[in-house]
Amino acid sequence: MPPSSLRVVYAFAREMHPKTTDVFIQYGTAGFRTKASLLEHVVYRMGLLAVIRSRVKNGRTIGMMITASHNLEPDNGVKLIDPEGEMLEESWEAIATRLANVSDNDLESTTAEVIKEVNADMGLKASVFIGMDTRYTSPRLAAAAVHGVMALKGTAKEFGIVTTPILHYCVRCRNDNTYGTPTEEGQFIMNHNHPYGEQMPDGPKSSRMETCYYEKIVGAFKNIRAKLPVHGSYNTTLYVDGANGVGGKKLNIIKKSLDGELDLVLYNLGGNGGKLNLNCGADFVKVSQKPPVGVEHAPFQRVASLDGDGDRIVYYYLDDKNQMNLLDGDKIATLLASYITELLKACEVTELKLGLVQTAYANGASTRYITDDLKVPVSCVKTGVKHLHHAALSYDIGVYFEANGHGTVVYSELAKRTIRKIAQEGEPEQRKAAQLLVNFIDITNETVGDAISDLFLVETVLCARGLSARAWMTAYTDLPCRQLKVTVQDRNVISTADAERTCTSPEGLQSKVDELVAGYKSGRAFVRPSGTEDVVRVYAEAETQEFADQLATEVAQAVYDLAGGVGDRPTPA
Ligand code: 16G
Ligand code: MG
Repeated sequence: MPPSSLRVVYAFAREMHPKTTDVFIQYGTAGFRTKASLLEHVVYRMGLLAVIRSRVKNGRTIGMMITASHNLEPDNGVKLIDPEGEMLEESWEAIATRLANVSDNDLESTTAEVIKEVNADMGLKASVFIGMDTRYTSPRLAAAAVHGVMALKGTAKEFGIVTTPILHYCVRCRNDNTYGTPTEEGQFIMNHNHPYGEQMPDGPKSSRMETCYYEKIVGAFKNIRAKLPVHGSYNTTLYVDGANGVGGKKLNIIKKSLDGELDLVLYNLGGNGGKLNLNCGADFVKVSQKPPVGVEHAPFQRVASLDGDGDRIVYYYLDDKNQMNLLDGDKIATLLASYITELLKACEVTELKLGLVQTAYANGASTRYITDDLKVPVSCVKTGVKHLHHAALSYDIGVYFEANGHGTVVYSELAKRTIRKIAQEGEPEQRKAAQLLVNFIDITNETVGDAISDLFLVETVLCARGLSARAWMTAYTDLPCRQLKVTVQDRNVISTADAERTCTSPEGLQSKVDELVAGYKSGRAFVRPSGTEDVVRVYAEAETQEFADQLATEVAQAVYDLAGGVGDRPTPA
């Protein structure tokens, strides 16, 4: 592309998506995220960057997701998805930040510089998939994304309202057709209303199985459920809190194709004035340790709570004293890892190494259970999916979850080949276990944590083991914990090391935290600057809830005192 054609980059910016704010914005843990009103020029520019990235990747498809996940309705955001369906390569985050912050007048020249620096061949084709969540500001931002793609002569394909993981899945499939078909719903399903998993009798598509998103995940779930009779204390009724976001809407589509394998009772689907993520959804439930509004159920009923863009899930139930019992990302990770380990044993596979990846937020009791009882290697990395995902790839089978419910399982090619071979050629008992594992792999969205995929994985294990939520809860007992946030003048004065478990500045803060922690039995605490909000986060756990609350408050006060707190000094809850 000759440099003169970059003029259109400026024209679109000036006429359609001018930069109207000087507020500096940074590509954070999961992309740009702020008030929707400050984002239009940013999303337009990310459209430009997505095209450049696609060309650097030889024309392979890049994804752009418009969402602010679990944040409230007035916020929005944008993140880029790399060709394998992974988060944008970290080294490009600085380029994204630079492009987002230059003035409109400098945009054309900065774009030219970036193209040169990353050595993009602008003569190549470029392809960008665009998806958005249910926020009312999303369509406008998606249009800005399309303009960015058009300005650099890329091809944009819009997916409309999809969960973040559906878009990740479609990007991966577009670049690797062995993984599936890059659509949410296969054509034949929409046209012919066939149950997932069935092939068409006639017609051009009849000879090949379409593996669109629903078909892959729900089809595999139906296959596995046909092999696993319902028994024990497992009950096929599952209540779901959809956070008034996109995940619940998609489950509502899936629900119609489930023939009694699972009875989904859906709440918080966005109707009746329900507000996105407000007092509901996975983040609210995990952080506040309270049930979401809008869901009514009997004691011990199993409930799954999704976040606004459908990439997180936690489970809970209320007991007969109305006490909250939370089954978070750690509980899900251990459940999945122990089941996979059991099946590998039954397959008599010894050469595949399974490992678990967590962050500092993982409950100490879960880490002890993984090490002592499951005897599975476990590693701790920094917060943010990209860190967990990459660490998980170092195992043949890597299970990763953040305590907040974001996670999945990744399988190496060797693992898949080995398991498929046994499924065909093994002894009858080995074959049976391997066939279950093959279905289990197909239920998994390996590209990124996916609430819908995780839901079907959890339900599979609970059914296979005949477990109620209450029985699942007994695997280990969580240490009571508390999370708080502290507002400081500049959160970047806090730096951390050792996967965020040690605070290296400001001076004196870590020794103060150590001193406070030493006063509590089973005490543990850490502080870290948020990657998505202008706050410092505090986490504490201890023997009792009272002590965890107390420790969290004391640590929050130390942050306030030593790191330049603003507003009210934290006080005991
Ligand atoms: C983002 C991350 C999530 C992380 C959270 C931490 C992705 C896709 N999402 O939502 O994994 O737990 O940020 O937020 O990476 P914080 O830095 O504000 O605590
Ligand atoms: Mg999310």
